[in-house]
Amino acid sequence: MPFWDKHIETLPRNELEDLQVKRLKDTVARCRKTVFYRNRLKSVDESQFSTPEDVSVIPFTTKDDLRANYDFGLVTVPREEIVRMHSSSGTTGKATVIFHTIKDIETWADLVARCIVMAGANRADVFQNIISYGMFTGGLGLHYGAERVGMLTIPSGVGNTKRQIQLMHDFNTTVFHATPSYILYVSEVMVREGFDPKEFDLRIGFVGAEPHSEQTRQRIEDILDINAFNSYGMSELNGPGVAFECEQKSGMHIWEDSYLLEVVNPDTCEVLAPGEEGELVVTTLNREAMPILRYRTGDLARIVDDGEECSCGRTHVRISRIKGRCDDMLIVKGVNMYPSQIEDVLMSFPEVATSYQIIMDRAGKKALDSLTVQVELYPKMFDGDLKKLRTLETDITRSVQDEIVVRPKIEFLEPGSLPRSEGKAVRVVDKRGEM
Ligand code: DLL
Repeated sequence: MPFWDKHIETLPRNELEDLQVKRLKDTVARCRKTVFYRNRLKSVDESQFSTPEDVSVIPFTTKDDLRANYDFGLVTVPREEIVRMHSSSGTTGKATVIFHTIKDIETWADLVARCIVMAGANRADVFQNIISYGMFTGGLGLHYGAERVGMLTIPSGVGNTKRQIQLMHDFNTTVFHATPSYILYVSEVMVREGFDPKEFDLRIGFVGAEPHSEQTRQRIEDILDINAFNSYGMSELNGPGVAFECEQKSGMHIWEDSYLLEVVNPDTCEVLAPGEEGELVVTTLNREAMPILRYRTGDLARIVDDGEECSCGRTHVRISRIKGRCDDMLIVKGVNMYPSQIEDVLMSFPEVATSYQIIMDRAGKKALDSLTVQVELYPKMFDGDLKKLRTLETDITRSVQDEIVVRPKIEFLEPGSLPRSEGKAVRVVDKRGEM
């Protein structure tokens, strides 16, 4: 089984934890160079740290802290040493910006190279990076990692879907990187353009940057006849290359020599045991320009706790698929749910095509919440057989209700009816605040 850096990827747990403690102490000391952390860390004595769990005496860092320190407030190196800036993709509030030194860029490329090789790709592959370049970290993040591995890298970015397909065809692309929603759209266009999606040389896909269910992964794999690997990251922690699946696909290995992970109860902030679902809190252990301590990611997941080390041989813990962000939680008729739960149900129906949208509204005299799920179906479902459609509607309604308790209204649409996104898909429309 191939490794990019076998020594560090298979480091025995005790050595890995010693390395974490050492790097944590260095990181805390480095953070003190900023006014913000100097004040925050007044009562912290890192020289006393002896286990990674000692991180819990450090206060959390939040997105608001990053915003409050806009622009260079959390930078620990002279301005001349910064070579790159990225920004988080959030659409509300002030942007959060992240800075990197040349060493940070190299460390990041190395982490991404580990992911690429872990998924089974190598320098003989042709890699098409079908994701946005620019301030978003998905493009340049994978680009540098892929070049480091030595793959022929096509920086095709997003959009111009027919051209993407043409490139795949002409240059025999074997590996791609995309958001799950966009690659599913690409596969629809392939069919529309008269291609069989399985006829390409594609063999591996890196999919991430947005929540998606196991069923969606299987869809992507079946339609394109590839192996798809889940990729997790966020700009504040570099971008992609934080956690990634190995060939076992039983959780994403988080690179613990570079990221110290905790899972906390998002309401009480209490640190949870492995296996319990909560908010991921991450401390960077290997960053120069802008280290971050105990960052509240807002993402919900759990540490995979099956009592066994992964059979791939890597000792770094695995995290589950991301359920969503804490603020993605929908409350309809007083019931809490996540869009990913609905996606899971929809994608288990073979009649359902690749796109859907959840609409929440409030109407009628009593102004009760309503939940409508618009679902695109494959063309074969629109052959005039209404009985078939009604049966499907009943089945989907029941299955969604079983999952989320609330009874949804299901609306069927022809493929291509819903707006398509080239990056992160918009799955939820909340009209309840509108007059
Ligand atoms: O999305 C970095 C990235 C690029 C990851 C390409 C993977 C591939 P941001 O734009 O800062 O960075 O958004 C980060 O996206 O906090 C999660 O909520 C969500 N997210 C990222 N990867 C996954 C995933 C990039 N595999 C935010 N599953 C994160 C679910 C994901 N959600």
